[in-house]
Amino acid sequence: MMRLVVVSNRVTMPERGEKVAAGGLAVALRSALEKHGGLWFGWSGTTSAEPSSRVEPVRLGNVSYAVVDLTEAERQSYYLGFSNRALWPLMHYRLGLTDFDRSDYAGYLGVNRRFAKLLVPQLKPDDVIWIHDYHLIPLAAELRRRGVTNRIGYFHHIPWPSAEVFGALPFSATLISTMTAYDLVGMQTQTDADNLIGGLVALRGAHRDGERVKAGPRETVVRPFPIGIDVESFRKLAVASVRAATQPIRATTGPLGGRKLVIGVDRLDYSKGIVQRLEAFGQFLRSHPEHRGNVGLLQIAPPSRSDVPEYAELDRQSDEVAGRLNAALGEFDWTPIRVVKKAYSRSALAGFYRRAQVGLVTPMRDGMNLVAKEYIAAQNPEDPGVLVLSRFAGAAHQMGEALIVNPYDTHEVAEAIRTALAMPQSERVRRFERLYATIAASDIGWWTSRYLAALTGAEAADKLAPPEPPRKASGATRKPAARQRATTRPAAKKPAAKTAIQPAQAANDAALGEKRGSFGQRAGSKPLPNAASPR
Ligand code: ADQ
Repeated sequence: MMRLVVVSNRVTMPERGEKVAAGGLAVALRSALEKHGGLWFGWSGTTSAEPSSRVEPVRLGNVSYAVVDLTEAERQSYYLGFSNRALWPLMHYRLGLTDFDRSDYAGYLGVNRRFAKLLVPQLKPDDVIWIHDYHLIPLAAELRRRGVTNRIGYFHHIPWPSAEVFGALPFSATLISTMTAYDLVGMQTQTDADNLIGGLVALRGAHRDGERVKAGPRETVVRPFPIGIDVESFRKLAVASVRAATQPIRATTGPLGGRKLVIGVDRLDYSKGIVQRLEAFGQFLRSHPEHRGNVGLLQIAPPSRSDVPEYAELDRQSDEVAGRLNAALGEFDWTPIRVVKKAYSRSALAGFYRRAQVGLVTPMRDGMNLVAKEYIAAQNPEDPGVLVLSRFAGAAHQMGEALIVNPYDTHEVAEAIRTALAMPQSERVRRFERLYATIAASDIGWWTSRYLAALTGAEAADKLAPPEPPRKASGATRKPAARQRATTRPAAKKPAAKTAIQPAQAANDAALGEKRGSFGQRAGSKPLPNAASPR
């Protein structure tokens, strides 16, 4: 049996007691590693005076964790500088915010080189290596330079822009060509896959044959693998959280009383469109004054990357816009917008989502956006809320039954909020059922097993057992989404999704008298200090 080696910027080591959001990518990767046995390699998240010259893996069960400390200079250049001030804005189509610095780029290449040097002694001949995200683009090329011939895959969690945009990055041709050191490159959408291949053709003169691209000795497959969430666990969390009415839910939404709730949940990041969303909510209240006093927006936005100036500016700006709108539109007994800047437990988040009549997910650009999927997974099937989703989120390629909006158009978003609040129950249920079926059929287990099957060449043969058994077909009726793109849909042979509505659960919810907008129960779920992803 092959061993799996996962490499990512951050490693979440259970024995260090790192408080990560339970669920999500960290848990999916750990469960794949546990299934196959393996090694998780990456940055410890801490800095030390001297660069680590070797790693000492810590074994827990059949998974070993190997972490490397960075120096403060490396954290500045590799992480805050090139990764987050050059690549992040560039990949999100924000050329105006892209700040390229040659010494940051040198630091980025240096850390990737050091990672390769430290990883090579840990590798075994049959290992399959899976590298994650934009911090580590050149890692495979560095491993190949050191003679590594193993299968190496990469998954890109964020968008990949067109060659016109990517080409604006100095050394873009050199950087993009390191992608051809991979055997398999996974993208969130077909658009991203086409952009990468187009970039390789335009900037490196690569030869394209469908999903295969060749610019050197190796042929690389570039394919969309839309990432999912653990839908079933999240649904259960939402049901349990609302039943228990955990303390954060009571404390944060209690004062809303019987009012309707619109929710936004994002890391405080300019790609998420938080300021534009607040403005759109203000526009909605101005255009539809009859809603004043009976609906509120709860925006949960824990700060991230506060060391990067653009993020500090966004923090200031969102406070300012919320304050201005509240002063202009609020009443003595009603505050229209509440911005909460802390991370919450998965359970509290699930409860908030289930309480909210509208999920407002309006990024200016997003690789996938897991909040859109979490919002749907958390809904009460009998009385679901409505998802308003940006067309520039990867999730929009799969979730066509949401109200799809252009986040740059404040009026359009404002009208979508009105439409969502007025939507009849039958239409809400119809849209919800299709959305739930889609996200359940392409959940996180499906994503990991499908990626690994493609990487190991086990799509037909059974070289590496899938990390999760295929779900049982349940006879659920799943019609293809109207706007769903064939290219990003789950594999055609996937059995039908579990039906969204499980009669027993629906009956339970009804028996418990679960009502939207009433938050008067208790219990305690502690917020996690840093539960959002460490990106
Ligand atoms: P992110 O940019 O971090 O991920 P997203 O996909 O929305 O964006 O995931 C954020 C996660 O953090 C969600 O699971 C959410 O619940 C959680 N979170 C946000 N605010 C929180 C809070 N206050 N408390 C607790 N948890 C919170 C990147 C890409 C995305 C891509 C993912 C996965 O930018 O496009 O979907 O990776 O590939």
